[in-house]
Amino acid sequence: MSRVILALDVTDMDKAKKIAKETSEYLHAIKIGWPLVLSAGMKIVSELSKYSPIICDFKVADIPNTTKLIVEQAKRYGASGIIVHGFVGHDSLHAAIEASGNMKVYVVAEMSHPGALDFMQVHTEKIVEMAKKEGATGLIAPATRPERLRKIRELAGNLEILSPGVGAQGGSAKKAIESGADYIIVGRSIYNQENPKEAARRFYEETKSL
Ligand code: NUP
Repeated sequence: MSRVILALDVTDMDKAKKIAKETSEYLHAIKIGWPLVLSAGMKIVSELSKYSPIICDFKVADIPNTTKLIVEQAKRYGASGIIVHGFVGHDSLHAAIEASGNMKVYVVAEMSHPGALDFMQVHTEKIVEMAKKEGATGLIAPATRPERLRKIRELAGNLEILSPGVGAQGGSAKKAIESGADYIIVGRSIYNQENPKEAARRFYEETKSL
């Protein structure tokens, strides 16, 4: 079992396929978002599903009906999960979960970048409560703030925690897992390395027995 989710934010489809293929043995899933989908199209979701389960990081933040339409598209192309924002409120999250079918729905509880302190952080606890109440699969919480991860872990009950911010944003993989993350999300520190496979293997080894 791997605790590593690769954030595959490359915009070259062939490069994306190559990296997905060679790193898959060390991954729990691959997360793709706007950079790759806008350059390669939604078919990339089904193509990469050959190598790993695909989580669509669309950070959906819209009214319930539009949310439903977006979630249905991710489902149509075979995504295994989708990331939605929580700050839009309970009705939008409810619509996402209702439309998700077998897909997992992850809610952004607190973002990993410094700007998350400007507006988001004061609402984190309420977002976690809502995600639990609505029956989401899990949360996105910052590896860049292990003390916040700990706090979110305490509040999260059985929700899974996926934690971005490892490597390029300064967070530590080991500390994130020790602070309560179930999985780490790693982008540039894998796909921008000379040998992405070896980089993925290192994150896998660092976190597998924690
Ligand atoms: O709070 C978040 N922080 C974050 O970095 C929520 C996210 N979904 N992400 C995503 O994780 C970000 O969009 C990118 O795809 C990945 C982190 O990439 P990197 O900093 O490891 O390159």
